[in-house]
Amino acid sequence: MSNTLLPKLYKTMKRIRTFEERVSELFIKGESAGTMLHLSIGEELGPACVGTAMQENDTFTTHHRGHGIFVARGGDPNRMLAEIAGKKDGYCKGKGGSMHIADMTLGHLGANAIVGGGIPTVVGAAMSYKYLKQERVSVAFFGDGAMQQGILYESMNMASLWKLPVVFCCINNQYGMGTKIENAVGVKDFSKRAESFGLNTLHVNDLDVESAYHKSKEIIDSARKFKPGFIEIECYRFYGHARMDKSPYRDESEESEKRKLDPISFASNQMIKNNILDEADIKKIDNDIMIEMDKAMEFAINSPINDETEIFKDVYSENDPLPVSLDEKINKILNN
Ligand SMILES: Cc1ncc(C[n+]2csc(CCOP(=O)(O)OP(=O)(O)O)c2C)c(N)n1
Ligand SMILES: [Mg+2]
Repeated sequence: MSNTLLPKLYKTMKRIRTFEERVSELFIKGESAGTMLHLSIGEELGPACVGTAMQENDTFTTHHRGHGIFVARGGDPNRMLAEIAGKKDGYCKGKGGSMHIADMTLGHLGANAIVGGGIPTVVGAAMSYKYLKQERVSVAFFGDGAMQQGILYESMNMASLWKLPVVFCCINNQYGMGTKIENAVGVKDFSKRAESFGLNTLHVNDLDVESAYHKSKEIIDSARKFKPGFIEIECYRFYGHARMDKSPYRDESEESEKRKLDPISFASNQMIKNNILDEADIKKIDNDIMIEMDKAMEFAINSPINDETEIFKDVYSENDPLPVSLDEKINKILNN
């Protein structure tokens, strides 16, 4: 076991969790723009292992529960929280918010609130990389709900047919809103579906983030050589679907049992057991992360709001003509 990889993966997972806790606080303080905030607490293993196995120029899309993925791919917590607060310093100047955040410089091709909506984007991105002979992989992150969407299968077929550098990554948190996976899916072995499209597959169903990292890297490295892949990460959504959901459809006993399957505690125990870090080292990491995220909260809350004219900006690309009002159009016709 390497001495630096597990601490790195632990740190990524802990940063994701602490970030999500701050998102929750932002909402409680009445500082978030909107109430539809989907937290990925409990789901940190997938973003950490796949996000770390990707390379710098690789790109990705996320579903509506995508904060953790962006953190793992280098998203700046200051600008992310400012975006979620609807502020000027946010990645999209506060116009995208939690579910429509994007940043081309970090390869974030966009979060998407439509279940399965971000999947075809990575197929298009990968087509361009192949055409332009760029060694890049594009990864779509989505939930188990998207496994029932037709667009996934159209995308898998295209990726397979055209041998595209794509990875489809399903974060299976066992629920789609209030519906348990058993009530939504006939065949739960998702890899079988992907296999039938000719994709390389990986099914992660334990808490060992380091091992998941190595296996994910193999899938991503093969995709870079034009063998597209599919990764399923099983996990458990520790809290409700969105910030307002108190999960009345599942027992507290189920929640408390499943919350024991915590990838962060698991990694921390693994590091202590294998003499990689001791408790004091881990406390120091946790503390530094807490300070980082506290600062991000402060940054987001103190970031200014846009002035009213900002709403008309970033609608058309810079080279597009300005939109013409209906009145102007009518006058032009009448005056001709
Ligand atoms: C096409 C479409 N249908 C329905 C919805 C409403 N909706 C929002 S999130 C969600 C559940 C998605 O579950 P999953 O894909 O497993 O992601 P999770 O929320 O569990 O991360 C649904 C049905 C939607 N946004 N888009
Ligand atoms: Mg789900």
